[in-house]
Amino acid sequence: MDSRNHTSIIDRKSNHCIVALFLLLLVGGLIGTVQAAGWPYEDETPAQRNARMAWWRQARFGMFIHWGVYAVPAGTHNGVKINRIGEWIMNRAKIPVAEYKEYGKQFNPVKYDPNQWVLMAKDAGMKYIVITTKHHDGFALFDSKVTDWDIVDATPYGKDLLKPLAEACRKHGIKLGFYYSQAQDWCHPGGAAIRKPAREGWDNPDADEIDAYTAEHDGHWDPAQLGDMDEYLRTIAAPQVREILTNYGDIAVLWWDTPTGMKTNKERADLFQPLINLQPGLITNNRLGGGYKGDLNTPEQRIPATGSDYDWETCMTMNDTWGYKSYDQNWKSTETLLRNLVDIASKGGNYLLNVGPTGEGEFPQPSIDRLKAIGQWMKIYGGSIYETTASPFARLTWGRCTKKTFINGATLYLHVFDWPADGKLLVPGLKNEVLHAYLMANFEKLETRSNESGVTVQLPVQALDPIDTVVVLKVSGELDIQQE
Ligand code: H79
Repeated sequence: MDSRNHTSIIDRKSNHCIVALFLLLLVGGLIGTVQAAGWPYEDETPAQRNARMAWWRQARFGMFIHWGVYAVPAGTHNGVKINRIGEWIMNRAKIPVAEYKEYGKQFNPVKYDPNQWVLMAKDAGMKYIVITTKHHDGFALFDSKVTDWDIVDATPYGKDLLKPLAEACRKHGIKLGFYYSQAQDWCHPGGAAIRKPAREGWDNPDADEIDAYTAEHDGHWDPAQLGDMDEYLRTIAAPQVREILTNYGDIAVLWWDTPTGMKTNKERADLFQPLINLQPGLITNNRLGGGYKGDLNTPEQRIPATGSDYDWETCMTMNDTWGYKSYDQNWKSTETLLRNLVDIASKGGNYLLNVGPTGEGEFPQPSIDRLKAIGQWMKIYGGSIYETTASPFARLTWGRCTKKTFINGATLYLHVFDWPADGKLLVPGLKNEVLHAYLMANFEKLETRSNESGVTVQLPVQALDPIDTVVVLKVSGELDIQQE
């Protein structure tokens, strides 16, 4: 009797212990889950990070594609040319949701040939493509199960645009990235809208009234846009990100944009972070919000004055719009675009150069022409771009430098923009012994002379390429440059 009593007390005690242990595990598990909601790569080692970023750093050059319903109005609404970037037409002209959706009924890109698109990128020397799967107008280029505002349900075309693009990328060895506007969405209730005056670039008699409305409604201009942003993020944005990271095979990059309403809101950003695990090694940019820095900085339409320690990618348009505008003819020259690429590579960054296809599904001819011209240069000189690192020189008066370093030496690629009249190219402060110097295009050997100001390369009279002729310098030992 006694002993039985005794036993039962012990039993009760150990039961308490088990319950306590269980509670401890539960709470611990919950804390663990909360912590795991952050950026999945927060704790990776430098070696892991280098391995994950390796292909991207080697690539140096990618294609941005901005495509959607906005390619139909192509910059003109009700006969009025709406200024600035074309994919913003709905916001700039305060087009009501129902009226904007009418453009979907005219979006029928029958000339879409993703194989050709991918080949145009590849022939230009680009290694990856990032396409807008959904821009701020909320229109999905894919078959989304959580909305009808997508290519399958809202257009006469009726077929997923991303599937064949993903196939073509795989076939031609091009990495595929997805742009997704996670916060702004002007067609789904609850999506955010950056507030812009109706009077700016759009002469409308009701401008004052519209401005007053947008001021009161967080930038929205149509009651149909109003709703709960958290619900929007939970029921539209996050599920769509899951869709694009699940249904299209390997995705290399996820490109967030404009964290409106979630710049400092970690809880909102954390709705998306676990989804990154759907694609092992996925590279994401710095525009998610919640204070997360992502893998890369994204200077837009500009090239930083110097490089930086953090990976970065300049995204830029060839004319003045991302989404197609029929009348934007302010095309940058091939010279500008190529020198931009070289300038960026010399600062250790990537160049994401945009194409805005038409509503029919074609690249504008001026884009095609420039891609071809860039590709011709890249076929000869690509080796001076891919897998290179930033210039070791603070400043070069005649052009730029990219480099590859090895255990016993380095290769310097001297990008000569301004061909010296006297044929003497000074590489300032270079102290290393020069093993070889030659023109990259034809391997013609060049004489060099070293003195206290550096290495002088004797060039032929004429540049081989007026945009950028590359001279290769192979030097021995660790780079030794005396900065001015
Ligand atoms: O997708 C492209 C742009 O549409 C998007 N990012 C690139 C890659 C972008 N969204 N917002 N912004 C860039 C920044 C906002 C710019 C603005 Fe404006 C300046 C909004 C209003 C003034 C540009 C000019 C857009 C409308 C007028």
